[in-house]
Amino acid sequence: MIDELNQLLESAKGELSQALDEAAVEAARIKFLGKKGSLSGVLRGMGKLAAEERPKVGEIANQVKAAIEALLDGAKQAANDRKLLSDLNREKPDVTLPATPRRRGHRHPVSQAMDDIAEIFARLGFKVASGPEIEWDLYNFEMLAIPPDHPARDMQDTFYIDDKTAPLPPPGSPPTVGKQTLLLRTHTSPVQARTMLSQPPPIRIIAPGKVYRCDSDATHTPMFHQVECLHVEEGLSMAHLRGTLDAFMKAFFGPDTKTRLRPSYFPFTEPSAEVDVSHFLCGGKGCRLCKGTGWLEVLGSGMVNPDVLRMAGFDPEKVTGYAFGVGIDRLAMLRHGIDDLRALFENDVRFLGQL
Ligand code: 2NM
Repeated sequence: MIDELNQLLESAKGELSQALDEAAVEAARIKFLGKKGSLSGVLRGMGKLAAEERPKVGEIANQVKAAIEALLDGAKQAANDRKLLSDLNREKPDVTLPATPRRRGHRHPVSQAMDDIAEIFARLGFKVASGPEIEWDLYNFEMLAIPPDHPARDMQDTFYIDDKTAPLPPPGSPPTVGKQTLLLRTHTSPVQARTMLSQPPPIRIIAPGKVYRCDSDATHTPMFHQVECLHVEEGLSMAHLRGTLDAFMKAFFGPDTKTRLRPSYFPFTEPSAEVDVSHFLCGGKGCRLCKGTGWLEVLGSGMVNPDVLRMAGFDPEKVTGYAFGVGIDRLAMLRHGIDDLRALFENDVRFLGQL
């Protein structure tokens, strides 16, 4: 019987070396190890053995069964590998098929508007200046002729920072109340103040960046973006302000854009003017978006207050300046027809992907 078992193993080896696919391996398994298979057939003879021979024959039968199972596993793996290889050889990639499209990102609409403005002003001879978002009261308010009791400093508008360990602002600044207070800048004008302190006229700069005010609804977010422009030089008048604004608005909204100034008030400019542009969508005819007026209010401007020039160390009898500030978020909204400012900051890719 032991001979029969060894022969069984040998014939399994022979047969499995020929089993090239999964079906052939399975057929061999049924043939050798199945209920009615060869091993079962041999073991049926166990009954005729003497009792003392049975454990020895049983042990060898188990070894033969384990050996055949190992052979089956190996043959199955080899058959699978063979199939995979032939599948790969058959399924050559079709290089003429269109590629899976990749989603392309783009700059945020606010960054686009900011970059466009920087480029427009670069062509007019202005450089980009920047400064800190955490700012001294001195630069954010005092140097811009906003005195300590001015409503713009109200706790309702300004985020103040309570940091007793912060260093003091540089020496040589006017000794007025509040200059040691830290805050989140409420406009980018402190960049203008810092630039005037650090270089003589002519100064031609724009200051783009984030600004902060304690306000939140459909038209106000606590953080928004501004670009402020400052030009200080001998002989500048309101005509230069008008000319620069006109060039800016034509470049940004299109060559047919008209500009108009209305009297206004800002502490850092005198005189001050609100600037409207003809509505680029209705061509100034009047529509729902411009409330039938044909004009959109887009920015504030003016001739730099002589006090601001004096504080910066300039003689207002020798040099004059014009300045203006524009909200970039609102410009981006107008350009793309967005009606809720908050959509710009929710970072929903379905929204951003349309712009
Ligand atoms: C505005 C409107 C008008 C402005 C003034 C200055 C500076 F530094 F020259 F005093 N910077 N920016 C200014 C003037 C800003 O924002 C609506």
